[in-house]
Amino acid sequence: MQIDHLVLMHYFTIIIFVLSTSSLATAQQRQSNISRGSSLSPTKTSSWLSKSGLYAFGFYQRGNGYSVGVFLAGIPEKTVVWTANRDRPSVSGNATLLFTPAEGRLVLQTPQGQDTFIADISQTVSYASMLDTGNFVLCNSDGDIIWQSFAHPTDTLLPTQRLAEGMQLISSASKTDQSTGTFGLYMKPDGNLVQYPKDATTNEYAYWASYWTTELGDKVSLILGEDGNLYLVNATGFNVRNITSQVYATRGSIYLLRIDWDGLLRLYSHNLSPSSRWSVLWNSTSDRCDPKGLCGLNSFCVSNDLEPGCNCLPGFAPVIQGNWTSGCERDFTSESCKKKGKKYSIRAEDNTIWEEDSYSVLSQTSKEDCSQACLDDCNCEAALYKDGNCKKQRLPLRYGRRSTQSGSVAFIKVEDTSESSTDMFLHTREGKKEIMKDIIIIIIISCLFVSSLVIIVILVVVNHRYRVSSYRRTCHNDDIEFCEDIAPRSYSYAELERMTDGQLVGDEEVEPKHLERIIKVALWCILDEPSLRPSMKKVLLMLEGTVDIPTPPNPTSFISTI
Ligand SMILES: *[C@@H]1O[C@H](CO)[C@@H](O)[C@H](O)[C@H]1NC(C)=O
Ligand SMILES: *[C@@H]1O[C@H](CO)[C@@H](O)[C@H](O)[C@H]1NC(C)=O
Ligand SMILES: *[C@@H]1O[C@H](CO)[C@@H](O)[C@H](O)[C@H]1NC(C)=O
Ligand SMILES: *[C@@H]1O[C@H](CO)[C@@H](O)[C@H](O)[C@H]1NC(C)=O
Ligand SMILES: *[C@@H]1O[C@H](CO)[C@@H](O)[C@H](O)[C@H]1NC(C)=O
Ligand SMILES: CC(=O)N[C@H]1CO[C@H](CO)[C@@H](O)[C@@H]1O
Repeated sequence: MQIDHLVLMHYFTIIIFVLSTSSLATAQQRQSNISRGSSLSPTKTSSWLSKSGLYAFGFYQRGNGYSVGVFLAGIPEKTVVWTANRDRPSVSGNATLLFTPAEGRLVLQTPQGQDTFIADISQTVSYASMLDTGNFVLCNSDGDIIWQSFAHPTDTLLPTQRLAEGMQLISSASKTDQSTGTFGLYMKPDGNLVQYPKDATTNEYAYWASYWTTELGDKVSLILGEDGNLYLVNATGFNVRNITSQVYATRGSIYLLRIDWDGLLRLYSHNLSPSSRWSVLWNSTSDRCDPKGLCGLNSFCVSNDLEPGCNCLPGFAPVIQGNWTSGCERDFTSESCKKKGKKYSIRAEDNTIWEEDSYSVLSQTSKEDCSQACLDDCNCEAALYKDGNCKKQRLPLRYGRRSTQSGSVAFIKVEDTSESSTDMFLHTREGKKEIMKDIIIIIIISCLFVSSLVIIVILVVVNHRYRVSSYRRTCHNDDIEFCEDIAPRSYSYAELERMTDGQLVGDEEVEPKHLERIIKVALWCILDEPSLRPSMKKVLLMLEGTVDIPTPPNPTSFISTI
């Protein structure tokens, strides 16, 4: 009773919402019974709406063309929940969907003359209907449903829709491409609900299951309730297991369960206010690297701040840049047991786990021995090491992921390109020329280095002698302690004036500009931060007057900024 009340309220809110948004295109037709002889086209009447206007069946835009399916038409973010013939290419704007007058077949016709049937049926269809639940149905003259989109799900389950024993949802290739993707949600005959990569549907490849041990018996189905709860029912309709444990029911919300392109099963809700967006209420796993096969062959999943990414094995490069599922391929030639000559080495990828498919297992070995064993074996392309076991494998490696607790290491055999490339270098004429050039450059650099060293030594000696003499002078002028030590110390202005007989320059004639230059350069050279001090070359240019000298930073202010 309570549920009925809830459902009524739910539809009432939806109807109010849909009427109030009035954002519906005029090209959509609201018609509860669709009669034979009707037709749709992407550019004219493109879809048939459900009674409330929430769902629509018809053409939706996909890539550069159109596909036929069911979508949420009553919300701004048009969301596709079902696609007919999802792996067929989209059609152009001049295609037609015809509900044939005689037998009631749904045929997608293109001007090129390629006809495709939407539903596979043999009985005569009397009428079609787009229901408010999101189910598109075909009925016979008695009003019995003979075909329904709910029985042929793609990647989405809607409230009241059932995933019966033996059925599966398969993810889409991407957010915008509804063709078959990589992952499956499978309602197994033993009553277990399991997620697999779609081409490896045995238990060892499962990355999520509703439970792992007990069996609930046969004929178990998955249902997404009207209230947004997800549960399993047995053949007599009893709730035998709750998958989500919360009660979500929020008045006026719509729900959908989808196995997303990235392999996670997510329960979404959408509040029917115009500014609302889909929000995730529940997901099958919080680790986005869990779905096996998210990263293609020879690559492994890493998660940074909850966002997944794919890395190639060492020595490998992506097959298609930016396409994770395409995986990675060798950037070198593989080893041959027959033609020797190339050099190989082993590179390690720590803390990664992979599918194990070894042709030889060595036990009680060390990491070093494992690495060496693979290097010495011309058949070995990779070795997986864990707890003293060394499993030699051939490529490709699959289902890889970073796992910091695993303590396992993948050793990959790669060609030693550094050595072989210098070998090639030496044997070509171009190589010789290049090497002559390199030698000349090295000689020039060494000459410059030696000469700058000589200059520095001269400067240091001159500077030292000058300082010693001035310190001596200071000592003579004043009875200051420690004057034997040539260590820096601070002077007051009065002391300096006294010691230098008034500011720095004595009897000699000095151009004021030149003096300023020397002082500025000196101040630059004694900065506390070595990286700020000018290079010797710069100093020479500054002293010559070839370059301008910027005003040196105030040492105290500079220190305070550190
Ligand atoms: C749709 O057609 C069926 C069978 O002809 C009929 O029983 C039903 O009342 C019709 N529904 C509406 C809303 O017209
Ligand atoms: C249908 O559309 C395609 C592309 O939009 C165009 O190439 C083709 O000529 C059209 N065919 C007809 C019969 O209009
Ligand atoms: C379904 O579950 C109920 C309650 O546990 C049980 O009484 C009933 O026998 C089950 N039905 C089947 C077909 O297993
Ligand atoms: C599932 O949850 C509902 C309440 O949300 C509860 O009434 C029911 O007993 C639960 N079923 C099982 C099998 O735990
Ligand atoms: C990625 O590569 C796979 C096969 O390598 C291909 O099937 C798929 O279409 C590509 N995806 C994109 C978005 O290009
Ligand atoms: C991506 C995502 O929505 N992850 C969530 C999955 O669910 C767990 C709780 O079970 C959350 O912690 C994650 O944030």
